Amino acid sequence: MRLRGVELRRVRMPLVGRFETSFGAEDDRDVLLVRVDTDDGDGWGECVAPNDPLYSAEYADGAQLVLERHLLPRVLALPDVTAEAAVAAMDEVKGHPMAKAALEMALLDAELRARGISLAEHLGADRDRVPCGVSVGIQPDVDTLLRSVEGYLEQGYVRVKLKIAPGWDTEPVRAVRERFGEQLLLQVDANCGYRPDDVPRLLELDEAGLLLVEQPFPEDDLQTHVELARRARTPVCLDETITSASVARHAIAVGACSIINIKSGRVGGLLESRRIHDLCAEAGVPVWCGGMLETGIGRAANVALAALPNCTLPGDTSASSRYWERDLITEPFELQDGMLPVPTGGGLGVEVDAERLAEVTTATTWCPAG
Ligand code: NPQ
Ligand code: MG
Repeated sequence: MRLRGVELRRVRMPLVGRFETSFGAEDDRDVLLVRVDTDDGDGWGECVAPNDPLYSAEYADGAQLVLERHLLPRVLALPDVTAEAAVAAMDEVKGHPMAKAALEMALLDAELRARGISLAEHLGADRDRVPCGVSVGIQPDVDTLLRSVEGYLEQGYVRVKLKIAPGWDTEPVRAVRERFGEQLLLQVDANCGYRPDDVPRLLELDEAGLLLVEQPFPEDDLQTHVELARRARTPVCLDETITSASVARHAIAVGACSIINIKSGRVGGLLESRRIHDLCAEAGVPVWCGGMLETGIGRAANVALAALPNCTLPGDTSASSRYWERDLITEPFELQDGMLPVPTGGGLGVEVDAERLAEVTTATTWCPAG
């Protein structure tokens, strides 16, 4: 494939409601989109870096700058571009997985679209629809939380994930369990919010019968995750810690987790995501697809990933309406009996509506080859 140039586009979209986690709250997204212009046609990618560097070190402005200054020059210099060759060319640049993943996604989309192969098929998916969970942010009080969870269950979500933080954990978790019963598939996510001293507090969550506890401790603290995993009945799942297949192998080997959340942005791409999926399958570690408040572009990639055979737990692959009043980028993903259909069209399998996209675009930068 010959790459003529890459367009970096910033799009501002308000969230349907505030999303609060242990590290902060967001009211809108300032998304960085990547369009590759090739002799095989266009491809789209979404950079999941949030507005601020609070989930990890990456943020949208930084991701755009590293693409412009360091990643695009290396990829635009390739005579024959494939997603795989681009990933190899970007490898000498340290870090910035979300920036790299966005460009990889756009190239995969262009490549597969031209060949008429869906991303799901390319990755090795074996299902045409995936069950969906929903991630529920920290709420002002327990009543508001119960109403919010009730609304999502009415929409059909098959699994609920509560964001927790010190001071917002055992009480809301117990209240949700009591109100909705033993049958509810329930899990929690701390986004690194706890410290080693909090292990006894987290052990109290065992009584709630949770599917898993996600990333209770800081991303570089494998040892405390090992300690909790040894002592708790609730399985420990890692998110922020797992930045590559190599880290995943290490975390599993030392017993820091028994479940892994895969996000293509966090690990530097969809190809690395599949490697993690495969090594987890071999190790008997179930995985599920996380979410980063994506527009329809990133959401399409997540749904394809969630259809892989070892994604045996429902993901945070919610419907578009969970985050957006109207997704102005692509057609919306809508729940059908708690499931989302896996796109079957070539590449990501979603169409970008140029006119509506223009309405929400705040800036466009064109980076030509040569
Ligand atoms: C998680 N996502 O699993 C993340 C965290 C997260 C769906 O729970 C802006 C962009 C704000 C991405 C806040 C879910 C965000 C974000 C939280 C991701 O840990
Ligand atoms: Mg998480």
